[in-house]
Amino acid sequence: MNTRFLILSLFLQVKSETYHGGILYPRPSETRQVVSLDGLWNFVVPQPNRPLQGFDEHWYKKNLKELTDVEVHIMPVPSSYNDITTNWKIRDHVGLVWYDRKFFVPKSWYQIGRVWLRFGSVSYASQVWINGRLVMGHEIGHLPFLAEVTDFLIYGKENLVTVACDNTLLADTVPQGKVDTLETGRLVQTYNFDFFNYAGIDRPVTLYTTPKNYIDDITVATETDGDVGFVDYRISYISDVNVTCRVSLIDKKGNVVAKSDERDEPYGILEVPKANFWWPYLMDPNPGYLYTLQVELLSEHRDLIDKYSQPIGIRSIAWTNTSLLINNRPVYLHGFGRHEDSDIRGKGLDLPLIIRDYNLIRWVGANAYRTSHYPYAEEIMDLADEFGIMIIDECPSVDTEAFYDSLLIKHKNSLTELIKRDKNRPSVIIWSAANEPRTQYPQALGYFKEVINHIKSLDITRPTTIVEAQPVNSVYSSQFVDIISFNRYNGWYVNGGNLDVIPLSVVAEATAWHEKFNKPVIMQEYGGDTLEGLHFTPDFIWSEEYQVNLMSKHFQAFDQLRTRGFFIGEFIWNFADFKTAQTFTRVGGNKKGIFTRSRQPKASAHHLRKRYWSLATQLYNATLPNDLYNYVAPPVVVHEEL
Ligand code: BDP
Repeated sequence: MNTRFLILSLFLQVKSETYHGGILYPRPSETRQVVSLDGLWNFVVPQPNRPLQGFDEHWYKKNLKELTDVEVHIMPVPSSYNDITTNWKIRDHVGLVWYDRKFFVPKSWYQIGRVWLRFGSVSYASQVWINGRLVMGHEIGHLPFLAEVTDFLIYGKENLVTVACDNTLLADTVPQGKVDTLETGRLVQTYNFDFFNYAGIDRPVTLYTTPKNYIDDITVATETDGDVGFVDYRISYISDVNVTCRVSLIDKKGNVVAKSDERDEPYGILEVPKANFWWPYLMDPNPGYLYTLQVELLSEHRDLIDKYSQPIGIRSIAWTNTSLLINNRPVYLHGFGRHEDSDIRGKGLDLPLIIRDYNLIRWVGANAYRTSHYPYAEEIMDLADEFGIMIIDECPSVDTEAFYDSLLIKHKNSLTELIKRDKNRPSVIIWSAANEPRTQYPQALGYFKEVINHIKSLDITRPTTIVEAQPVNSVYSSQFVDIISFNRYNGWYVNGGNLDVIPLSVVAEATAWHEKFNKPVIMQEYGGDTLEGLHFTPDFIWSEEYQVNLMSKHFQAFDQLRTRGFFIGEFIWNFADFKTAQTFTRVGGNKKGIFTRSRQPKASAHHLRKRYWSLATQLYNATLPNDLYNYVAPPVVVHEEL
């Protein structure tokens, strides 16, 4: 069976049923109820030589638990399914898997208005049935999708939801991959990107209600002038009666600080005198200040029809050919490339892990990270808004090596969905269109021109970037972006073992990027694999000492570059060790983390912490934590000669 057929068979049938409206996060209110469908689902992998068994045998009309010729597993949702069982065939499975669970719909929801089913993400592609009837399909992992299911449900009774999920990556999926067949006939997925292709229902599943006439989407852009904040809002709604939109801005103490005028139109500008601006972490004693934009849909008689509360931050972004400014102050980004990755749950949303990660990010004194190499869960993004961590928001395009028209359409779709999801987030300061595409090929020119134009057609308030790995003189893409980003592994893939070359190479390359394109420059990735507990002095590749010294050599380069005025950020690769595909170049995964996969510091984390905090002190006058330096000896007293 050709695997291309698997994905096509899914999507040809469902295109028209996918919802193309807003993708607001499900939040309860006076007019909305939210029920989680997370928990333990049934999970089945078809027989190895029958990839379409589930379709052939209409599994969506059956209870998976009752199937007899396949093994039925219990699978936690949200979670990637790969590392949950003890069976390598499930970990390395290529193609469709099936999930189902029962859930109860209260009788009181009958005629409540509308009921919606929403998936935070299913990787990579999926099709969803309720009580045996197809309700939606979606292609591309890491992004939410939803459908109205009002007419599919049985009220006051048990219902069945079934999900078919396909992890296949091909030449025209985002990201690209390739499926080969081994001598034994087994399919294997290969890909160029350097992280494990985790799959499954990896983010929350929610059932929620809205009234029949409802608020569909909210778009907010903010500006600052002196201490005044401006909130430009646009509300879209679905209604078959005349309605107005009352919009109120509420501060953290619950005070209404601005509201729409008496016409209550679905668009307008709120003016907030003496506003609390959203500031990045370490730039202000109260970073990440969020207001609530309360939107009410009112009938002609001023009765409440629908209500939705959207957290927003008031801040401005501007950029020049040398700098990036938040609230008119230049920022220097110091942070990480990261992954959604951890033991057992893979890319599954895990709240203890997320909170631990943010505690470590703040402990180390980072003010930013890139969502390398795909959009992260909304729950993770919410905390970036709240803690004031600046985000370079990346779409799932990574290591693209061939540029097809069909791929371009999907790449643009992924950006449409990403921007629709994250457009109101104050933390998102740059859109990243791709990581390390093969931009040395002439086809990259037309392709990325379209991609960047597409971003600009959706959001002009934030700058764009493409994260490059090709040498400065061979790229066909960087003329389109606002900010230059490059990755380079000096002291590792280039000049491994020769740390002394680093400062010269980094300064020369960053300067060349700026001179050629006259834009601000960020080093998005540098680093080296490090085995925790491996020590050598003098330093030797793979040891903790080597990682520390590799970093120091980069710090020297960054400090020289900072004096030149165009260098606006340094991101170490990676925040934590992470799982990759099996290959002889990776010992249990990529070990370039400054934290281990279980989120404990290597020597490099302590080292990075000293740098990031001293940057914050120099740049923003931040107060150093008192455990940054260990006591060694009393200060040396120099006695003057008598
Ligand atoms: C870079 C990629 C990143 C890899 C890293 C590495 O952007 O995804 O993990 O190399 O090899 O080129 O560690």
